Amino acid sequence: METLEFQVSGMVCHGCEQALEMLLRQHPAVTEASADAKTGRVNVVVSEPVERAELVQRIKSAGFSIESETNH
Ligand SMILES: [Cu+2]
Repeated sequence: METLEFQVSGMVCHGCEQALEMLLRQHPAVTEASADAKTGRVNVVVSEPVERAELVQRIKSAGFSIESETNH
């Protein structure tokens, strides 16, 4: 298990959080996703290695953008 963090801009309400979490959870490697519209922080727990770019692509496809990325 590994947690990936993203700094996302464009989330303005609880609906945005939920939409993004749902989209990320649809990825087969993702077991948990939590988004915070206030801070823009998105944490994604994955059960197997996954390319960050894949998740970034999903976030962007939902209409949000990546502010910066932190690696752990
Ligand atoms: Cu919203």
